[in-house]
Amino acid sequence: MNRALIITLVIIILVIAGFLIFLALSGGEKGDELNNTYDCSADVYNCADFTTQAEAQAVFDYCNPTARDIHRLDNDGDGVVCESLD
Ligand SMILES: [Ca+2]
Repeated sequence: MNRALIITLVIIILVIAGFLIFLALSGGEKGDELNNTYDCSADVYNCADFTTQAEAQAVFDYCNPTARDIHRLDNDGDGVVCESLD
């Protein structure tokens, strides 16, 4: 009787822990998307839209795997964008 109760409690604790881990992981992913989401579907950014080269580079790196240089920030194709900034 006691053994069955303990096993039941352990299972309940594991389920709750798993649920909390799932919530923590899915919440973290949402936060990252909100902080680092750029439009990669069309040419909507120019170097003049950024104040630093790092900002432009972040957009380029974000879009590069799927959309290449959609915003045409890297005219000479060396992977470093908006060399005129900074
Ligand atoms: Ca370049």
